[in-house]
Amino acid sequence: MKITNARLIVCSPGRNFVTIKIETDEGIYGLGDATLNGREGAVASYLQDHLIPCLIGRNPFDIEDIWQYFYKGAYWRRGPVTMSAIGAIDMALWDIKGKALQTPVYNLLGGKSRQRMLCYTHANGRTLDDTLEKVAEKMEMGFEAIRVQSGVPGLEKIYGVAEKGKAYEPAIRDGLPYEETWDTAKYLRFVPKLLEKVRDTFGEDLHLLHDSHHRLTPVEAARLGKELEAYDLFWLEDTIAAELQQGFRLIRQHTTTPLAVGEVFNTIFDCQQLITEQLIDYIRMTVSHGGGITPMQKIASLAELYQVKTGCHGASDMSPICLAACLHLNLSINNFGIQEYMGYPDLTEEVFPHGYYFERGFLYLTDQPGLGVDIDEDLAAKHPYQQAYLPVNRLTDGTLYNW
Ligand code: CS2
Ligand code: MG
Repeated sequence: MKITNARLIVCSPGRNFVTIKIETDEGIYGLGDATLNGREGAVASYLQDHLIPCLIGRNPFDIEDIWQYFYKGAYWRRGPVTMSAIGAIDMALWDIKGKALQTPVYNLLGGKSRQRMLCYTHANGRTLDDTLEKVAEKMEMGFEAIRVQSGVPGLEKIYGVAEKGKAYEPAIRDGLPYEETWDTAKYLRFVPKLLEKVRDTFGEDLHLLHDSHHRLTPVEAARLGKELEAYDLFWLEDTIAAELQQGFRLIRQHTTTPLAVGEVFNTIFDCQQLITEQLIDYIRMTVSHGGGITPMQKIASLAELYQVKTGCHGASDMSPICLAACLHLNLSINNFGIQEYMGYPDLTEEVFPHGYYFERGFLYLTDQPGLGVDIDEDLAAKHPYQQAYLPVNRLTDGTLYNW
């Protein structure tokens, strides 16, 4: 089998997505998600101008060699743009292999380690009461694990809180990045009250998650983790800016609240110390930004040695193709933890018909060959890309801060 063509489908059915479609001389094609929220054009160019020309004529079954070719062959390694481009190709090659062998990708990764996958979704509100309402709504839908985010009294707009009545979508389309204002002291005073109220209202069985979204220093994270121990979190996510891997040592010394990190990581080197020193409990890397299924299998294996579980990033700014690829990986590995699942707007679901489904708190994969996702190119063409930026965050004194 030979790769005869590869092309990009850039569209915006509800939000921007970049998809690569790799075609072969046997009529089988594979799909990969190349979406990098706010920098979609950079990945599209990296693929179109640099990687796709090198793909033509290759045997799509040689997945490892093609991955190494694009990782080591570029000389300039790592980074979210490079690894999202390589990740999209890798996903598409696994998709082709599964279709050619008439089997779902998870069977090529070791088969089923379980029948279903625990997932969590987002509940957020501008006020504590709005948030409680959303948690109740998500529990009604059958979710057993819920990430709780809320507006903070005294702060106009912060990460993770949707506009009234809309699904949460951080990328802003009208013009340049929206600027948010942040005050850690206000946040640290409020979050324990929020999570105490949620735990008191909904009982002890609900898996509770919270995302600090890179906003804390190690000692602030240590303080928050300690205060939240009383509310038995499933995990506290992205406490500190994740470049500082050794920063987690200080947090670990002060709290037993489980820690999750990794959605902004793109290679094993970003998390190697965190895993081998057991500084975290869940690795949040995802298939698209992490370079594909091929490296994610290796990262999951390293994590298993150190009793770290996976918790793949699965926000709605990665397409259903990436979500499906995560599910095939999740289903096959022993140290699966949980899968993030926000669901998608109807239009996104129509553009990306897929074989996975949600039922009473868990995600399931059908036995469709490959990744089990397709793309309706005619419908996608009706929703062209629109530049969108992630917000920028400043402290109240104007200092540029982590978003
Ligand atoms: C968040 C994401 O899902 C999460 O845990 O951190 O919503 C993140 O903010 C977006 O994926 C950024 O594009
Ligand atoms: Mg997060």
